[in-house]
Amino acid sequence: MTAEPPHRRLNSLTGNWVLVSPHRTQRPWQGKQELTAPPRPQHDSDCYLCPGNTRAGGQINPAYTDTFVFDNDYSAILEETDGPSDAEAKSSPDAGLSSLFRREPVQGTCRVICFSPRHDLTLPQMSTNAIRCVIDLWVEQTEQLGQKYKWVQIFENKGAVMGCSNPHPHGQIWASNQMPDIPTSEDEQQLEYMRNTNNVMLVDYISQEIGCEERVVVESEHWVVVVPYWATWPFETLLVPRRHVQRLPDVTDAERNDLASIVKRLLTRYDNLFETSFPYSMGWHGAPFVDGDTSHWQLHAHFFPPLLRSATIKKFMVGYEMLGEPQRDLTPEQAARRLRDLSDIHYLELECNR
Ligand code: H2U
Ligand code: ZN
Repeated sequence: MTAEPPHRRLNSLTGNWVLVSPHRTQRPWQGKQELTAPPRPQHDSDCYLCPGNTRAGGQINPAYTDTFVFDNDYSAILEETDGPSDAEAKSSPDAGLSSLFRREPVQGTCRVICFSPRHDLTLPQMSTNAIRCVIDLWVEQTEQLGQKYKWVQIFENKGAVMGCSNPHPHGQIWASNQMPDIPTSEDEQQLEYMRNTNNVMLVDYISQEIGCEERVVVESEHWVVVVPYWATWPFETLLVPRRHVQRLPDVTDAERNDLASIVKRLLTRYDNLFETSFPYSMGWHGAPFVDGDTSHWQLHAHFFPPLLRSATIKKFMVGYEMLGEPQRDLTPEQAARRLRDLSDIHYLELECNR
């Protein structure tokens, strides 16, 4: 079979291009040995996220039974800054130089969310009821922080390969009064699409993906997961509600239950792909908390996993990708088929029953 020729695909959400080189998947590769992580205890006395343990700053975690949220002891953004005020910054030595030396203050808050008291679990190993508790926390936090901040970024950074500091299942929230760059691009792209078509970009996109099915990984009553047409990471996925929903707090009770089950199904497939606890960065993007019309926004979650060929072979964004633009070999269609063909039952559960 002849592979498709090299081509570029436009990421409609960000406006950036990705180079796709399907013919390169045929090149020889001598893969490394797989590594299996040692089993973890249900409670680790050295873990700063386990219930009842002391964190680095001396605070003691409560004996929580489902989820637990706390202010990050090492927040990247602060509510009150002791730095120079805007006026002082304008008169600082570098401020007078030119527009090439530009800075602006940023205020916000960072929180850590523990998904479970169990140190040994990950989201796909948790029950849908327990995942539903995590979803409720994502919703509550978005609602609460959205009253004060323009942008509330919920995310999970999972796995040592992603720089995650602790295997205890957890995520983070960074909220700020400034819109970060990536959601700003998504805002502009979605707004332009609405101006041109009167439609919501991702609602149109998902309905077209459902129609052709090539890139669909899992579907449920209210949600769809695809490997987006413009995916950069080998097994990147996009999780989108079928109906137009702007933000997490707008997701209904029935949609939240359904979300818990589709998250479990997606993450189980990820783990089953290389029979490993699949690393990734994931996060939610929804309409920012600003005055004015934000109806061009469609809520969605991105999953960016780095693994390419095995539990130990990851994709590197280097060379041409740092200097030109991102590139991929495996097509999004091939990646979607591989994920779609996997079981909904976690490989560790199957091993237990063997
Ligand atoms: P990561 O695993 O993605 O690094 O997130 C863990 C966060 O937990 C990290 O941002 C915070 C770190 O600042 N943390 C605390 O707030 N208190 C601690 O006692 C240790 C780590
Ligand atoms: Zn722990």
